[in-house]
Amino acid sequence: MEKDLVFSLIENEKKRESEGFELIPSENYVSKEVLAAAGSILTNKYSEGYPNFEGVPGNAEEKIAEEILPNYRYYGGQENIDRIERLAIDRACRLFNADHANVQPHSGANANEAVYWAWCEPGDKILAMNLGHGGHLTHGSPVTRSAHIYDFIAYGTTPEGDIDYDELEKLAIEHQPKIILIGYSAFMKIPDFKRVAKIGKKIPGCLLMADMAHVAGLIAGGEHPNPLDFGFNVMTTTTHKTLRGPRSGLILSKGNVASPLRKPEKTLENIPILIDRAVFPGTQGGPLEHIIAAKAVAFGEALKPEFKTYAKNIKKNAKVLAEELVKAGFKLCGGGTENHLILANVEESFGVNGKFYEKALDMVGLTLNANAVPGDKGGAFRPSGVRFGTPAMTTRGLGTKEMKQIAVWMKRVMDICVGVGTEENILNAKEELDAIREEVKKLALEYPVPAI
Ligand code: DSN
Repeated sequence: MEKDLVFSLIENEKKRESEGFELIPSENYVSKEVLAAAGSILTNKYSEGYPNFEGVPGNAEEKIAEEILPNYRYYGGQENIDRIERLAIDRACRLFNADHANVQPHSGANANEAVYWAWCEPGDKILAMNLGHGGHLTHGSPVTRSAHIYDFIAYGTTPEGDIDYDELEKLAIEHQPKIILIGYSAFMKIPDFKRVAKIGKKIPGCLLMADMAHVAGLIAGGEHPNPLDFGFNVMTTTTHKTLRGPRSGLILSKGNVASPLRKPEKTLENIPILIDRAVFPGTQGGPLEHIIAAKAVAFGEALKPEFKTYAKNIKKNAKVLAEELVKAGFKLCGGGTENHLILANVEESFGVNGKFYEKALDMVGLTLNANAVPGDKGGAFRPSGVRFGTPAMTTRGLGTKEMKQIAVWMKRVMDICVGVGTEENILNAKEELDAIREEVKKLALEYPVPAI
């Protein structure tokens, strides 16, 4: 039988991933085991509803893997699915010190929408970080559905790149939001969760929510504070970034855990049940049980001691990469990084816009993304910055020595961009770029992608 064309494109993608380095800070490489679960026959099954939550967390894994309990599902044949989902919930709760985990959101965006839907009424106010200052689309950008349902108020960052906590407090007191949300996709500092929790406690009925998609792996590895330890009610995350699981979402919460069948009173204590009802049937249908199985495997990996070393190395590598780039003349937003992520203002540093630099780096096998910097005048398609980080490179085993080499290549590519002047002329430097590409490829092949 003729092979579907899709498979030849997957082979091409394997080659691309193997011969270059992934610097996009929100990407990573999964293990063979995570990949096997994600590609398993569990995709065949419908499982709308939930397993039983009894003894999760708290029971030994072996007990969870053996026990068959009555469930809250709408289809039969769930004896294996229930136990897999219970394992995923148990591991997620243990990783993040949560009372409850909903492992069904298909993505971080779905997870965020479900939390808004669980706690707010249409028109309610949500205080979240300005997208232009490093926030996320799902935190109130006018192009999203949530922004049409709720009234988002934005706080910003200071010139030093930290959250403007004074502004956040002022806006919280003025607007009395139903949710205060700490979360971002381009922010290099460690948030002061304690201070935000103190502000939130002054607002009656205010849910404290943290979207930790970028740093969940650092939290799991003990290299970043956990908002749930500081009085936050809810933490959402994707599972594929620093957490190194399959592409998906997760909601962790503190509070009472009970059957999702009966509508509970709308209190902060009942937030786990309200969230379960908001995920299914509120905003999603059948869960992706093959992906939930892959999440369970990834959470199991993150519970191992090796993951702590991984999280530590992500930060160590990011610090060295940032320092080397500063030495090479790159101006970094916030001056550097306290996590896995770096945002460089390349327009200000070298007069080269982020999109042009992204394209040139792509040509040598170094992948990152153009990104707006706070106060950017360049717009979404010609932003002044680039965003990159170290989670994927650290998974492949690169260390500080290799970070210095990456910085050298990044500067050489920047010099080429400055030399040719415009994006249209980049092909004039093809020979020079090809030479760098060969060097990148040689090193990349010494550090194989785990599941390829
Ligand atoms: N798209 C993700 C990121 O790259 O940060 C956030 O959803």
